[in-house]
Amino acid sequence: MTKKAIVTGVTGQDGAYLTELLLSKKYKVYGTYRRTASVNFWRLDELGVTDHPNLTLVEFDLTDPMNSVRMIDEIRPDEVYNLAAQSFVGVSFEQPYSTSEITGIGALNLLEAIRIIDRNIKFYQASTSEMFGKVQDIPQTEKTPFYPRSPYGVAKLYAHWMTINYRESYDIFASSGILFNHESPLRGREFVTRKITDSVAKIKLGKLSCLELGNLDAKRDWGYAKEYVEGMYLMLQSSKADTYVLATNRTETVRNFVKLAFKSIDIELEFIGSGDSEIAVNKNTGDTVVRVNPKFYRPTEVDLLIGDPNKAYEDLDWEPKTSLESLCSLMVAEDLRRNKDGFSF
Ligand code: NDP
Ligand code: GDR
Repeated sequence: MTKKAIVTGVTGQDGAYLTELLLSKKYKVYGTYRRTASVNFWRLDELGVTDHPNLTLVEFDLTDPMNSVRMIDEIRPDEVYNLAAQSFVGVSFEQPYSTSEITGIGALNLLEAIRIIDRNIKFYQASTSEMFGKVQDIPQTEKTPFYPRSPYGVAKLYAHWMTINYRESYDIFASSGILFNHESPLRGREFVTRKITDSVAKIKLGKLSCLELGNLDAKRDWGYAKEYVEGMYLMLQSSKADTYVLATNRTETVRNFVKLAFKSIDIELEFIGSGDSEIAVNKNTGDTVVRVNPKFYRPTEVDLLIGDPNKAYEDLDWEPKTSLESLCSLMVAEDLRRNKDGFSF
C-alpha cells in the first residue's frame, strides 16, 4: 500500500530534501506551506519535484490548532514529519513570542491532533543541538543535559519534551531527532554557511567587496542536509520510537569555514586583529574581504557544538558521508552558478 506522509515546512531546506526522498520511495507526500503574499517553492523547483504527481501542496499554519486537527483528519497520513519552525536563532531574540508559538506550541498542535484522531500515526519532531546550548559534555549525546541559550532553543526544548511525553503517555510512535547544523546549497541565506558561500561567489564575480560577519569563534558541527533527512526517515521506520543525535562528530569555527570557502576558489586568507576589529585579507591582493560587524552578535551565544551520532549508527545504520570540505565546495560552486545566472534566493 502506498504510504502517506505529511511534511510540514515543505518550503524550507529540509522539507524540500525530505520530500524528494519520500517521493523516491513512492510515498504520497503532503507538503505544507504558509499562505503569504508571495509563496515561493524555489527549493522544490531546484530539485525538480514541484509538479510531481505524488506531491500535494497544502496551505497550513502550524500555530492554528484546528488547522492541524482538520489536516490530519482529512489526509489520515501514516507519518508526520514536523519540520516547520521559526528556525533562525538570531530572530528568536527579537521575536520570542511568535517563535515560542510556532517552534514550541506548533509541535503540540500536531501531537494533539494525532492523539485525538489516530494514535497509530507516526510523528517525527525536528529537535536541535541548540537545546544543548551551554557546553556541558564534549561531544554531546542523547544523555547530555540541556541548557538552551536562545528563545529558539527553549521553544525547541518544549517541543522535544512534548514529543517524549506523548510517546510515554499515549504510546504514540513519536521520535525526536536532535540534529546538529546541516547545510546545503538549499540553505537559507540568513544562516552563516550559505551567507559565506554566497558572498564568496559574489566576491569572485566582482559583485561584492567585503563580507561582514559576527562571532567568528563559534564552533559548529556541520553536516550535509541531504544525508540528515535520510536519518529522519529511518527514525520512523525503526521498530521503536526514540531520540537520536545526528551529527558528524567534527567541529570547526566559523573562521575556518570562511577559510575553506575562499580556499575552494583558490584564495588564501590572512586573519588580522581580534574581536570587533578582526579582518581577513586576500593574501594575493591585500584586499580586505571579511570584517567583523558586532550587529551580527547575539545576546547569548552557543560556543561549541560537536555531536556523537553513534546511537543512530548502531540502531539505524545512519552515518554522515560528506566531508565539510566537499560540502563547502559544493555550496560555493552552486552559488557561483546561481550568481552568474542572476538567481536571487
Ligand atoms: P527552514 O527555516 O529552511 O524551514 C522552515 C520551514 O518552516 C519553512 O518551510 C517555513 O515556511 C515553515 N514555517 C515557519 N513558520 C511556519 C508556520 N507558522 N506555519 C507553517 N509553516 C511554517 O528550516 P530547515 O529546513 O533548515 O530546518 C527544518 C527544521 O529542522 C526546523 O524545524 C529547524 O528548526 C530544525 N533544525 C534545523 C537544523 C539545520 O541545521 N537546518 C538543525 C536542527 C534542527 P516559510 O517558507 O513560509 O517561511
Ligand atoms: P545556528 O546557525 O544559530 O547554529 O542555528 P547560524 O548559521 O545562524 O549560526 C551559526 C553560528 O555562526 C555565528 N555567526 C553568524 N551567524 C549568522 N547567521 N550570520 C552571521 O553573520 C554570523 N556571524 C557569525 C552565529 O553567531 C552562530 O554561532 C542553525 C539553525 O538552522 C537552527 O534552526 C538549528 O536548530 C541549528 O542550526 C542547529
